[in-house]
Amino acid sequence: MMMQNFKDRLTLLQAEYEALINRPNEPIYPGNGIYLRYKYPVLTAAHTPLFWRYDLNPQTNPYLMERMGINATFNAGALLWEGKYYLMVRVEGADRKSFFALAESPNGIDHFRFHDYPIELPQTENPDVNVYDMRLTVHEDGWIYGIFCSERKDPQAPKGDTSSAVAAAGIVRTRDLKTWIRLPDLVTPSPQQRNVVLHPEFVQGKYMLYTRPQDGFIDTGSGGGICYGFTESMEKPVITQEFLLDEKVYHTIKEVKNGAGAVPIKTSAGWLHLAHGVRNTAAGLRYVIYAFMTALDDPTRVIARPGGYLIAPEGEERVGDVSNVVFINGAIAERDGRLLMYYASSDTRLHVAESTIDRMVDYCLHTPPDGLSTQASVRQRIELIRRNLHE
Ligand code: M1P
Repeated sequence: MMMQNFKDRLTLLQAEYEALINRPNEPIYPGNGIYLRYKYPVLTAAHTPLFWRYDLNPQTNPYLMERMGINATFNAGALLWEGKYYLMVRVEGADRKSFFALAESPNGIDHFRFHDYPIELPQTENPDVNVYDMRLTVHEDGWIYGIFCSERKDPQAPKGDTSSAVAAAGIVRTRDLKTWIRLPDLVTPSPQQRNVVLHPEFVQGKYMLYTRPQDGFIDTGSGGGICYGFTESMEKPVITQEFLLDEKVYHTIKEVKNGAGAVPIKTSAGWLHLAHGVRNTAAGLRYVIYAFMTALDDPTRVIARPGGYLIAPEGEERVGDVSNVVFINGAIAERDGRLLMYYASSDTRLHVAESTIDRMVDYCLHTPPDGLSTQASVRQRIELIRRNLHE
């Protein structure tokens, strides 16, 4: 084996790293008319800075070994702020701990570079063991909120059970993406919460949050699906009642569970939601992304439920740490109507799908809803064929 000396090895690593960060991304044509996928993921573990992973001192690391590996970069909140594209990325170390780190790009498609330091989250009196999946909401109250999942070991777990955990919605807020203030965790009537999202505007004078009640850590059980609730304040965030907005349904892409994804996007036709749905298969759970819309003047009322999935894992997206998963918790809508949807594949890497608001609204309003049976589905398809064949 040809051994490299420290200096040569570092030069090679740095050259490869810069080539990766500066690699232009390319849309894959023709796409499906709804969105375009891109050739390369926007972020992978290899995009994390070398100085996060290597001890760069030849005295203390003469072999230039990776001292602290990074396993994955995925499920990112997204924000267009002061002309730059920010992703609040779930970074997972080789030790299985997830943490948050901001990456920014000049165009939202490529050249994403992590800030030098990850976020050091302030703690509550009940410290987090693991945190993940932050949604970034620019709220009309003037703050930028980050709602994320805070996971702790289940204090009720019997001795020897080293897996049971409790999931809750942790909350931070900032005005400058630098100083993060921790607020108390969200209190709801449900035993556990994940996939909580803050609506960007006041509704009935209150903060509106999308919740996903769950009976256990994995099992949503009687939770029903994506819910919503209201709190008077974010300093003391308490939801006393959760209402069902988008329920999980037998023999659909959200049969086992679903969850709110990106912060709802305001369009002239209503609020556009990008969510995830899960079904069970012989190969395990399969996660896909779907869309729906709620009324502009009443975000508690669903006005469109296009049937089926919007994005399902494809090709190499299907394989990773948790295979057969696509997941979304961030999207950016631009002034000119371009829409960037950041989706992660198989809990491993992050991609972008590009669309426009108009296309997504058209998709939501004109895709037939799930017919909920084979007969209904065949009727919908025959109708389409007849129209196309002019019969
Ligand atoms: O592993 C797939 C996803 O599982 C969870 O989603 P849900 O709460 O709907 O089951 C999340 O932990 C998510 O981070 C992960 O991508």
